[in-house]
Amino acid sequence: MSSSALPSEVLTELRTSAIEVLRDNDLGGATRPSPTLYPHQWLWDSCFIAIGLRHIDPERASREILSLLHGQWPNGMIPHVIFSGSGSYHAGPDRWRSDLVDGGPEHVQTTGVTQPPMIAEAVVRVGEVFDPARRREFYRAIYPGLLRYHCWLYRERDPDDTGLVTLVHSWESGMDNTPAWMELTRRAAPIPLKLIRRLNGDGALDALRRDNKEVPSDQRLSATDLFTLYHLVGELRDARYDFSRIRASRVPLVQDVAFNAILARANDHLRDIAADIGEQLPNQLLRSARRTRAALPTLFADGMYWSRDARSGRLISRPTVAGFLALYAGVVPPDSVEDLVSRMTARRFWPAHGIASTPTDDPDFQPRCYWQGPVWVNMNWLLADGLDRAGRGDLAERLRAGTISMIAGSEGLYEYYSPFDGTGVGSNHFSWTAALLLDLLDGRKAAHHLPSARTGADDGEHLTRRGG
Ligand code: 9WN
Repeated sequence: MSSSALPSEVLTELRTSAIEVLRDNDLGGATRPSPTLYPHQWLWDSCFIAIGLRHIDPERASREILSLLHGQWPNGMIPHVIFSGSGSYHAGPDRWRSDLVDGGPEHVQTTGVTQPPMIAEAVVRVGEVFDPARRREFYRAIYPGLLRYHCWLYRERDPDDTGLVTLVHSWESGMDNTPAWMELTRRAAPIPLKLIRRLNGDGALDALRRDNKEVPSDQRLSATDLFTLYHLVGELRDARYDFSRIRASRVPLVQDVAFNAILARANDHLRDIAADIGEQLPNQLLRSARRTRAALPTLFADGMYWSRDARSGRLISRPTVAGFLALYAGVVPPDSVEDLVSRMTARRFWPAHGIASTPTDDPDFQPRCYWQGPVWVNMNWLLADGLDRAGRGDLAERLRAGTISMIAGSEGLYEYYSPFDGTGVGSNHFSWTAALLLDLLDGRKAAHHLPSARTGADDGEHLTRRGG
């Protein structure tokens, strides 16, 4: 059923429950992703949350983004979690000890890694609903911190000027256990964890984990994968989160395709933000941004975009939703768009309810398990945007409508959904599902703001400032 076929009372009820979720998860100036499993502030969650909040409270939306700067490290990094809530999290401050790191943030505990750089997108989306004077005031407030963050990404994570920044932990990708990331992560597991995995002993380890108290273990990543991620956090902590030391360790390093696609788009937005307030991006950052656009095509092979193992230089050819974000970046050459889109709309990736995180014919596919198959609302949202940019507004609309009816089909607003039957799984009362649902519901009224297609090389034109 398309969302337009949903009765208006259902749409109103959906909107009301989305607003309720965002209110319940409001920590003051920031929003937690969900009440018990994720009680603090996450970087990319807050960006999606702000994109929804702009429809009900633009000032609160701008504070959501600005609050990310409270956790910014003196070197410019914006961390993936700011421990600003009061609940207990399974990978909480004691695992990271940012307070013991020289150059850690002064007043708050955070993790020592980052997450996909969605901030500039969120800033522009919030800017769209302000009048020009208020928009520029907001841009001026966020710009210095945002600029320092983009500079950090290149300075720290791309010291060789490849154009592609390198991630040091799957939590930085935001798509924690996709087969592509787990292929490398499992290789770096300590021997006892490798053995337990080989002997199918994950079930026994489940008793030792805390993240499965709200969400059943079989909807989360496996215990051996989770404990390997904890182990790698230990390695990063020992390296004081410093990239040159991390490079000298055995931690997997990945030029993640989705992260770099989001960065390519974020650089465009940042340039627009700067132009709007009469600032000029540093030449070095402009050069890096051009390199990113030039380097993304090097991740293309056999009809798909892949992440790269930054240590071996090899493309990690495990198909996941991440590769389709090349559409969101607008780097797919016009004559390749249809082929990539047909791969994305094939049943293995789009069986019924939007784009599966891992295709249904992958050996690791599990329809209800985290990033190993379920549909995520943020991915559908980003890909619908990418389809618009690629001139496939028809499919974008189908994806958006299907996402709304998928959410409507479950009681509650879930973290992820089965790609086959749309059952809600993972954490319930999940903020970015609520926020992006609001955007999908309200954004339809503002459809005239959508940009026309933009694909291929950077042509210097900006389609980021819609309306305004
Ligand atoms: C680790 C908060 C986060 C999302 C990630 C999602 C999940 C955390 C976890 O929850 O990851 O960062 O503990 O599982 O994978 O994308 O930002 O919603």
